[in-house]
Amino acid sequence: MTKTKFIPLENYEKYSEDEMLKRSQTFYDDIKRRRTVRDFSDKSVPKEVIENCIKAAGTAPSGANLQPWHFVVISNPELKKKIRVAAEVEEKEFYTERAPKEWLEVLEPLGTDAHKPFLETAPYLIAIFHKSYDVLQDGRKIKQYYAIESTGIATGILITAIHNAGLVSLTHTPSPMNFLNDILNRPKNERPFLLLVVGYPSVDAKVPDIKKKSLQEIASFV
Ligand code: IYR
Repeated sequence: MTKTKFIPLENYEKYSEDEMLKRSQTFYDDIKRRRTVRDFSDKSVPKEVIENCIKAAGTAPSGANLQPWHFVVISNPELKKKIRVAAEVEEKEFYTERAPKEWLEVLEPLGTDAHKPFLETAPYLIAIFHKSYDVLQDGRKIKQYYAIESTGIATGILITAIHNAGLVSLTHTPSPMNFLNDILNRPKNERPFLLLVVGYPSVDAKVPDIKKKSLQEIASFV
């Protein structure tokens, strides 16, 4: 007997070509305003907004629909401080010892350095983990497929949802970031994927003057 069960595709909405064009243009006009921000305000954000954004992320497609991700939402100041301290240790080493010259060169236009005050200023940090395997209630281990790709897609939706809600985010990747498992008490099958910093920009927030590639540069139609 097959375990597959199909149901009608009920929630699909079909638009006219005119509407499609308008919607795709409107969406592009909106998402192109998104900027990665490093200057955060400490203004609080309703928790429900973050919950909705994570629910949106959880709709992402994933390998065999195994949903190989876990999101830890951090607002506790002591935990934020611990994360900042641990991240700055790694970052200091990165900027002064580990990073090859050509890496530092391409980072230069971003103006980043080892200081990460936003890890304490921003109201929320979302630590995103991908699962290298999952563990069932009975202890059985389940292999995951395309866990990194799937978590990347979910993270893209999360970033988009946060922008759509009127907040800003920063994709932060202190490397290595295993310290997140210790500080947040996550099991060893969960691997840190990204630390997303979320909140309002500070009133005087500045962003680097950098550009996105054109359609011609990023796509070919054959
Ligand atoms: N993790 C460091 C360095 C860094 C690396 C990349 I690739 C970036 O796009 C930005 C920064 C940091 O967060 O400063």
